[in-house]
Amino acid sequence: MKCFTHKTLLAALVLAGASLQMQGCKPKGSQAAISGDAAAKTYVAPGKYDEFYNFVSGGFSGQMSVYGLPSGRLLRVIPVFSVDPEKGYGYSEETKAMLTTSNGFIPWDDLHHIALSETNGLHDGRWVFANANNTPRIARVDLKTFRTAEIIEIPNSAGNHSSPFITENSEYVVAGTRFSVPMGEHTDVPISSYKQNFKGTVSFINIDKTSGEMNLAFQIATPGVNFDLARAGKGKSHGWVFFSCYNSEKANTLLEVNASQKDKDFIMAVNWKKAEEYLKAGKGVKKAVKYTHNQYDEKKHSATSTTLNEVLVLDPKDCPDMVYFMPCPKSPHGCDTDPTGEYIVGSGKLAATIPVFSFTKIQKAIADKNFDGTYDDIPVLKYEAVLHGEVQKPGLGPLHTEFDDQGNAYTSFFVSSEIVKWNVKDLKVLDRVPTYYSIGHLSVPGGPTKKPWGKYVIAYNKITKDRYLPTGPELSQSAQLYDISGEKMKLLLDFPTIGEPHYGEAIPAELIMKNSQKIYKIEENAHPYAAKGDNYTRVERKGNEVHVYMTAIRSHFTPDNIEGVKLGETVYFHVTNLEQDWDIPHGFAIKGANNAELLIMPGETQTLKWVPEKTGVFPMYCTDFCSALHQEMQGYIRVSAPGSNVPIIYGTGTIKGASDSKTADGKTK
Ligand code: K7E
Ligand code: CUA
Repeated sequence: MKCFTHKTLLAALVLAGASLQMQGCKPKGSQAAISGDAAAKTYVAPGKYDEFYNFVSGGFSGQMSVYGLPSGRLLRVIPVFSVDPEKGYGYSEETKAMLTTSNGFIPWDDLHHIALSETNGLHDGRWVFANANNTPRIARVDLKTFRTAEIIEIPNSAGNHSSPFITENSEYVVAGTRFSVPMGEHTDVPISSYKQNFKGTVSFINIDKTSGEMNLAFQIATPGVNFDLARAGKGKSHGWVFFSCYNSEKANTLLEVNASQKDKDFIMAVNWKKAEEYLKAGKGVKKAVKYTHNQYDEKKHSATSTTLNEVLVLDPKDCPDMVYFMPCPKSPHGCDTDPTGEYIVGSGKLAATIPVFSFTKIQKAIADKNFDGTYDDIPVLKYEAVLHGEVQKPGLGPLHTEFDDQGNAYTSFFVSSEIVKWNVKDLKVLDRVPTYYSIGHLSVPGGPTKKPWGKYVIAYNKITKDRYLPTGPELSQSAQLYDISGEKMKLLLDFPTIGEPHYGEAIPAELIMKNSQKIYKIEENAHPYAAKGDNYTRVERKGNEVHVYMTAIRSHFTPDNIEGVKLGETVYFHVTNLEQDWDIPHGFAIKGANNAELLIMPGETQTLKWVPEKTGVFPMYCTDFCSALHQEMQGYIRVSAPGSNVPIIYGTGTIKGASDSKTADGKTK
């Protein structure tokens, strides 16, 4: 329960009755709510596949997890912003650069939102993007390999919450800063000077159509509010992005009270096509910043981190008709566009209604200059002029809305702990179901696209209370699967999740599984320390470093006996997995290493750095059960005193001296 604590407290005070329920009074009939055929609907027989992949954010675990739906089976945890000793991510020499930032190496972050790549407003199954909330970054995971391929840092941002929301052809993922902060040269200012010195930004990160490569195209300078969520327009509203924001009061302390003064905050509407015109016209101002761009090269099996020093910033004051504010009641959180792109749903965390805005009316209000003054020189559109209508008495504490393919919306209610289904056109409430408990985000497969797949809605809950076997002070967070194929929603399944699931997106399995990569081709391995066959294995001393060019194949390492290392030297084990079969990784670990294991995919090379701390003989072994003789996949390395004259010798079966060692092309030296 990380992002609503304060608001929840306030809401609980305001809505004392409802808070009782939130604190865990079990809604009536939580067992009876499950109909007899629920088990059959989520049963995926052994050996059968799930229909959907569900990519779920890991919140404060910093990772992304992948579940099958409807079974709720956990298929994979993808390391993104946090180190992962299971896979060696952030521990191997090759992956450390992925977690490099302008603040140095950072082993953790808080991942809130998922965005699947889109073509023509539909999921295309190529990439999934995720945000780092704490040290502002966006990651791209390649869905061929289910591995993090790229991470870009966002400068002029602090708390990258409103991110990464994607446009309908993956032109951009956007990122709005949660915290406004002092920016530029002089940031050592009194916090009490917030109103004068603190500013926000929203960033547009361009996605290369072919490679997926991210590039910070531009930022827009904004007033010092807190951006919360966002959604891109689609269809008729393609070319716009809508950002919700709170704290239009510009409070810098006790926000739970001070940022809840005004009756309305804003949704900020940005015309990014206009922004592109202003950029072309040279209106972007270059600002000196520092941020990193990290990319993983699948041929070299290594990440590189590049530091960049400049960003183009557009100021709405110089760019009329690019940014507008729409008043939105009570600290809006979610801000969601329906499949047609006509309707924009704002969810005020403390509001008793759900306002739905009309894109057509927004355009008319802009044309008619139907403004309600300005906010920091940016025109504020008249609420009544842009409102399609309000959903009356929907529930308490609306947070997020997703859509099906039948013109219905599904809104999550944290305080009243329920999902409410309503019709987007006539705004009538159609159905409601309890969630167990205190739902945050929800997800309909394809829900943010032009053509939702429908079928299910998944609730990502903040509290589980009595739903699972107790596990000490912290209980598992939970997701719940509901059938939405009929008029009434039906609860089918609970499944526990990793970290805190904020948001998730689901996509038909067939769109991804057909592209799933099985191996890395050994002949394409361009890692500078690869040993592409046992002929290439060797041990080389370079100054104070010893480099072991090692291979792994069922069921031995070459070399598996190494002598001649001296205390004070740093040993690099460059292990190439020679396998070319699907799902045959080898692991590598050595006793006493202040490091994780390596987990090396077929055809890949990964490096473990080891600084021995004493002399002696140290065992090493394969950690991943790879064959009947996996347990025999082991070896020894001897470390001698600094002044010793133990020569470098190594081998598997036959032991050689360094003088017999082979060069990279396999020839004897
Ligand atoms: Cu948890 Cu999207 Cu960070 Cu709402 S956010 S719940
Ligand atoms: Cu290789 Cu176990």
